[in-house]
Amino acid sequence: MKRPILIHPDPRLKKLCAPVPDLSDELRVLADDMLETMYDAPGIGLAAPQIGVLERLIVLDCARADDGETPRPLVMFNPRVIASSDERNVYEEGCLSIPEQYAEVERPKLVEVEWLDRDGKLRKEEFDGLWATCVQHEIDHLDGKLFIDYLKPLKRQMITRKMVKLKRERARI
Ligand code: K1U
Ligand code: ZN
Repeated sequence: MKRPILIHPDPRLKKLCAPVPDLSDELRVLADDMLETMYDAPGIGLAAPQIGVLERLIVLDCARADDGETPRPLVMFNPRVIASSDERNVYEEGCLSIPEQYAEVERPKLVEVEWLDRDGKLRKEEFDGLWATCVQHEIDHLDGKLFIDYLKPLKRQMITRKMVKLKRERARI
């Protein structure tokens, strides 16, 4: 089932999310709903707080389906970065909670991430390129951090004002 995505500013997007203590069928359904919501948006990632669930769960798939790449949906419970490169990368980021706004953000180019998969198995993998950017962006969501928090205050305020206006317009319809 597709879930509505919260739009910034929303207090739930600024909260520290709680670790998932035990995997359950309910959480697996939540992960499937998040993948459906992400593909429908369309997006390449989604974090649970973006649909109002304050738990440490993210989904992502940065395989480029339009380039003929096989989809690679990843479900990560309690993901954490355990190593990151000194080398950094700049990528123009977007966010489904901040529609139609993009800005360059600098982050480590490579990250090693550990997480529990949907079967409760502990997994570890190094990510590079767009995958590394996206997984860091999604883990930031679990800590109440948005990509605009990396921007200069003036630019961040400008984007926030646009979102307040967008939410007002959407509420009127
Ligand atoms: O977390 C989110 O809101 C999802 C976000 C992830 C992300 C994008 C770019 C850099 C870092 C993280 C998005 O998916 S925004 C939409 C988007 O980037 C996209 C949509 C369709 C095709 C390709 C990209
Ligand atoms: Zn986002």
